[in-house]
Amino acid sequence: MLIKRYKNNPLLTKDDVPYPVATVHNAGVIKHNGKYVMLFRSHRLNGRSIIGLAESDDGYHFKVNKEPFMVPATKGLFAEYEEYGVEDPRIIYIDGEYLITYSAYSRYGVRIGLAKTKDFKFAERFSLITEADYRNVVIFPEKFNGLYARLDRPHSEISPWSIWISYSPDLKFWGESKLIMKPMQYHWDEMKIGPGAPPIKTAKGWLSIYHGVFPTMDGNVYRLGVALHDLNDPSKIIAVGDEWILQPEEIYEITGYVHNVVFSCAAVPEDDGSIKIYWGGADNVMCVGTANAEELINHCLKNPREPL
Ligand code: BMA
Repeated sequence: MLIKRYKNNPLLTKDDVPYPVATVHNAGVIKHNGKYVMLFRSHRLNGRSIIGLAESDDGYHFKVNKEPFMVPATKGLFAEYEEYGVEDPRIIYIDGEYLITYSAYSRYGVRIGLAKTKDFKFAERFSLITEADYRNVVIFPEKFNGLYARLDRPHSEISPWSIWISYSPDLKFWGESKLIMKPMQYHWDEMKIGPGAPPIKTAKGWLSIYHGVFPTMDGNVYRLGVALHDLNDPSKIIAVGDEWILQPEEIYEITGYVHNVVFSCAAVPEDDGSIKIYWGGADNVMCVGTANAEELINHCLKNPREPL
């Protein structure tokens, strides 16, 4: 088993949250000042999502702040596009600040917002960085030839939803977009794929944990896979592991708010070569497990499938 589940999963549930929520899931996690900071998504009791903050010394025991961290903006452009909620945050650290990408829902569809913070006391909205019909944007924590790079997931009617890459000089204007990885027919990720955790740098390349969806008579199943991108040119995929690395197997992943879902927005590399991978179970609770970077790399290299 590539990912070893933490024995006390789920590590965070709605019962740990001091304000009324129905779920706790799809969290971004990053180390800040020696602590693990988690930004997690919760459905309010009206079905719309907000983002809460929890902190931990060890990455396993989290304490939730009294107040939510991000709720839909109430004025300006962001208010118009976040009316239905803010979802699935991903966090990276670059140029002395943390960048948070999140899905902004409104009557106009879903698009990606980018907020910044230096200390997790307050998130400053920076820009809405896509038009509608995008989810799951992760930004690389390094620049390439002076440009920021992100993995994208635009929606499309005429092709299965795939992973793209785009670049930006300033985090605001993005372009040079290119499709780099597609779902594979009659495979665990045949319906759609999307970026999961922000990529992790290793000596052999960037590890990118992504989600793949398979449609069944009993609804869609969300699983996790992993791909290895070239260190200097992240648009080049060195290898994609053919088999999934995690699927819903525990009761809290099989049943919940949405059945049969493991969905990751965060992976935290540790000094000993291990990686803490965080995922939402059944859109309902937060879980964590550990993997080894070298083993994930070998998983990609030893039994790869075509990215396109
Ligand atoms: C996706 C998103 C995720 C969610 C998943 C499973 O489309 O809405 O936030 O975890 O579906 O319901």
